[in-house]
Amino acid sequence: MAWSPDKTEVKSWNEWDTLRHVIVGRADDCHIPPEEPALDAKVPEDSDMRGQWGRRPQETIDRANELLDNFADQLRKRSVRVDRPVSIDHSQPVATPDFHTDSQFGCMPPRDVLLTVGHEMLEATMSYRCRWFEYLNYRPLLKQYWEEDPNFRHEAAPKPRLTDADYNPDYLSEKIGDAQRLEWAAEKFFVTTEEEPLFDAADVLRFGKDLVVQHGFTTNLKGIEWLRRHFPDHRVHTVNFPGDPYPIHIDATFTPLRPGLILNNPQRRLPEEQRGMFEKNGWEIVDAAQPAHNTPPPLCYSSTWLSMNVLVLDPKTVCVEKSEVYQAEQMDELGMEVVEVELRDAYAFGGGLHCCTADVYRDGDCEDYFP
Ligand code: DAV
Repeated sequence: MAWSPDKTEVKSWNEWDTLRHVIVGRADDCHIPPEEPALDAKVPEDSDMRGQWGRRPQETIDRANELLDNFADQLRKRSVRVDRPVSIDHSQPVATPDFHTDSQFGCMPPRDVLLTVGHEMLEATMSYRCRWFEYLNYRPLLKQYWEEDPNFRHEAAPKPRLTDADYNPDYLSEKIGDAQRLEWAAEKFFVTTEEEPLFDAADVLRFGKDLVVQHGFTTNLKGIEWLRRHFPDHRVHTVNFPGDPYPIHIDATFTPLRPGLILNNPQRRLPEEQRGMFEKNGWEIVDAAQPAHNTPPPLCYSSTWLSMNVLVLDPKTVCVEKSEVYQAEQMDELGMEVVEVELRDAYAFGGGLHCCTADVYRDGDCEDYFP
């Protein structure tokens, strides 16, 4: 049955089929959270964010919201249905019997929390204490989908305890240095331990019957095993990108554009021994173009590689951040129509065009691309 804007249906099996319905995040009340182990391990050692926390400056929130609103309008003009979350009060502390932290993170980016696989949306465990309640920002939408779509499966992964046993103390020192970080990444020694299953939704890429999951700071091997047991009809593949000293989230590293074509961050190449399934099935993995910027914007967690954090609208059309001219040029050479979207001033809120969205509906069914 063809998609209709008048009927709510949750369904998305991959990253590229025609997008019909999507969630776009909000910058409302976003905070820089206080220090905590998993978050500190990700904040770059030379970052302007070290040692400060609190609500983000209002003018940056307003500017990010302006850009997110414009992005939502651009999508609506292309007939995509866009829903927006309802921000909770992120100044509230998070306390459980196991831990306490003085503030939360924000209502951005939805891709980190919500994993859509077929008719299911799964709330990830997360691994930052400040993000423990982040799913609450999306509950009004998920409640609505559940009430309107009788086939929608609303699932939540087991809430983790996030005691100190979840974090490797070696990562808590102020100065580690990239050389040491790269050595640890190569050994697959990350800040999160194997105490309990942990994953962020943004470490997962959907290729129909196959899920490709990055093992790194925000997703551990138990988290991947949990996904494997939770999705018994899928094949779940673990990948690593040893060139990344701060490995969180796969979507500035490995970006499928359409069946047969993936962009890979040239500083974080997929190791030879993990390429088999792609090579055997004739998929091409090409180096992404260089970012247009030498540094991330102020108060930003992410690297300049948000350049490749694109949102695919259909196998021939892709949203690219407006200032990322090299990435846009490469898309053009690869035969993709480029939709320019201004978003750089919202990067500090947790990411780019892929991050700040979460799929609700894409055309297409669950296909086997790697038979
Ligand atoms: O390159 O800093 C950002 C990914 C955000 N979801 C990076 C990874």
